[in-house]
Amino acid sequence: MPPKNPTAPPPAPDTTVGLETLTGPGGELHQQSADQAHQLTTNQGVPISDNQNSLKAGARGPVLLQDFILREKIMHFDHERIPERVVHARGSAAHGFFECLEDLSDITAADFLQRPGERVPVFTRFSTVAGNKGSMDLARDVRGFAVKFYTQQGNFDLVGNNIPVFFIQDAIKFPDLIHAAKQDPDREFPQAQTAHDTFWDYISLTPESMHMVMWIMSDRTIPRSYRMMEGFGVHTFRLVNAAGASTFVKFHWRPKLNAQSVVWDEAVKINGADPDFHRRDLWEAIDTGDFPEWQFCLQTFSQEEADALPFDVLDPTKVIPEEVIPLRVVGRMVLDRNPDNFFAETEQVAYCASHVVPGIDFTNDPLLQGRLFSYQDTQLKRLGSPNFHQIPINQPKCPFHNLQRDGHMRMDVPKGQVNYEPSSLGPDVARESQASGYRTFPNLETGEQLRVRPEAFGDHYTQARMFFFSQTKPEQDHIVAALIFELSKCDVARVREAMLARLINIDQTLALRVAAGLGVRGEITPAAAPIPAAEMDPSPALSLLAKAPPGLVGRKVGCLVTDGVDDALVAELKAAVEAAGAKLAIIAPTISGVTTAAGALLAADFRIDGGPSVLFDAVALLPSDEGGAALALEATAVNFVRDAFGHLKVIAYVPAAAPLFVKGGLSDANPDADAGLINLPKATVADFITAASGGRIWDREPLVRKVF
Ligand code: HDE
Repeated sequence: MPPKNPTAPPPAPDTTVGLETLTGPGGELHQQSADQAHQLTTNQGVPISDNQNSLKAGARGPVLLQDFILREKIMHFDHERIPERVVHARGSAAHGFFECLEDLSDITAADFLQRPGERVPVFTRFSTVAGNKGSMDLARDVRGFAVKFYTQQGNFDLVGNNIPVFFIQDAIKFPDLIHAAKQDPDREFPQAQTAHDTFWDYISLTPESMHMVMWIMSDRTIPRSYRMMEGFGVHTFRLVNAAGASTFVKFHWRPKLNAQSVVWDEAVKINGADPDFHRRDLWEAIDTGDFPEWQFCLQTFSQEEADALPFDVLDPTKVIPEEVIPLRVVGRMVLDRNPDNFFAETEQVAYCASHVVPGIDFTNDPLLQGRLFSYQDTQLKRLGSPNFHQIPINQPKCPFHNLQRDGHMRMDVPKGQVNYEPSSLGPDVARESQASGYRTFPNLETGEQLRVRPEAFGDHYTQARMFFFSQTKPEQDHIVAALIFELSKCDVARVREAMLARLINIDQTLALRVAAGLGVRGEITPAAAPIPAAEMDPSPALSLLAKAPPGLVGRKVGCLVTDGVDDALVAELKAAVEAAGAKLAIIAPTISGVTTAAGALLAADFRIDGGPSVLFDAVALLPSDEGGAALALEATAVNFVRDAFGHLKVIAYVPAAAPLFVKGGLSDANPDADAGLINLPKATVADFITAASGGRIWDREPLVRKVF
């Protein structure tokens, strides 16, 4: 028999204050206590006596309309949702601080960039773009990288991405781009994917997107972690100093853990194994004191330097290679506190590209100019009121006062008779200040009113080519593979052909490789390219692999064990992994853990089917003889090994793991020819750490995937 009142709270201990006696629906007595601080109340502060039973006319009678407690609770619940973000709906955020490392008063009056060592709070949100709020984290997509700096001269929102260029050059194209990328309007799928006809149809007709296409097809769009992503302000901004002199600037974030990615097949499987992979990773890292950190870097340049570049700095489809204008590290950001409440903070945070502070100004980049309107407008819709700045997460942390008044959900209580300016009646009301107020850089603007694009924006292929040839071989292979994957999801042959006609303008071999992967026979006719791709020096800084130093810091190692596991070996492995700055997770046949060879209990972090190898950066297989044979009968254990191998991970193993390799079709795997196979009796745990610190075993890739 089920209990009569399964939802009733358990009896409270007698020692608590304010003991009450209640009658449950079955007539049984239960006791509940509440001191005033913990008393459940209505939104009007009225104490609630029963949060489990609505008011009825008799135990089996109808519910009464006069139950104001029920109605208030349900009414509030009915209105819990607000519109999700039109783009970047899926994301996660954290609090932290920004620390100025250099006095930048020579180039900017921005208050938070004046005094080395001084910190201001930040709230930083990472996101995907196309997917809805509940979509999975490992979608192949650009990631948003939005930082709200709460400075003493107001909030500065740097609303950037993890890719330094964009698809389009003019904001007027944005709604079409997003419509094409999101789900088809008739069927509302596919979710969080660009691999469909409408996206590639639009892209094939938008040659200015070709540089971005190279970036989105690279592994940058399947990052290993939010902690391991670069960030970019994308547009050229202006810094303005106290004397009014302007310097152009591009903003960059460089992760301390370096930018790292997963591989595509792994991303697909992570989405199934843990759709919250990035969220969880960020949350857990901060929760365990492993605070992610980024360098804040500037690329600064003068008008003359801008004029000397072979492209227009107002064109957001172009990068300025670091080799041409180096990065200057001027600050750092550390995220050290998880939000207390996801909705109140992460969901309600309102980043606006137009939120700048004195010393930072815009340029005429037409994409940026459109954004200056869009963000405030979208917050009005999402948060429902022009008072969204009064929501705690959006409030400046410096004094702010003006004569704007009223509106939905006004939170403050302005005092006094005077709500206008100029005024003589209110000597204390806020006044403008010529000396410290925000001043726009007085750029000289002339020109006819025209719907045109500057001619200098016309080269769509040179930087796309430069990006492709700045990548290492595996990275180029992945761009090719991603294009083959995405275009193979397009049902309409014309769309695939139109894309090949664009790709051939970037590089003939690239187009031919993609064509081979698509099985396209026959000639590719290039699309019209008024300005053909020119040769540009490659920029090694654009390759993630070329600049990734070895290391395991911030990574996770998965260790598959069974009963009878060697105590000393697990202990040695754990110590070595932790000494390398990584974390070890134990995966066992049951969640209760295993009994080691010495008879101790080794607790498990995951049961095998809940902890597939895609969740880890490197793995160790440490079953006992009996355990290895038993695991070979578990498909999830076999897949653990097969995927670790297929995803090019470093694998340490004891001989007892052999049946898993055999069952996984990996009998040929040869530690003498594969630097990522660490045969533990012969090699040491230290060898494993060294190999795993080197990252993936790229030489293995041709063995597991056809490279076109
Ligand atoms: Fe956004 N973008 N965007 N965007 N964007 C939004 O604002 C928009 C663009 C970016 O974590 C929206 O609050 C237009 C470039 C991030 O809350 C919206 C254009 C870059 C976020 C909007 C762009 C971005 C957004 C949707 C073309 C990189 C998430 C919800 C002119 C530099 C911020 C919202 C967060 C969010 C408009 C292009 C970055 C609709 C019109 C380029 C990181 O206002």
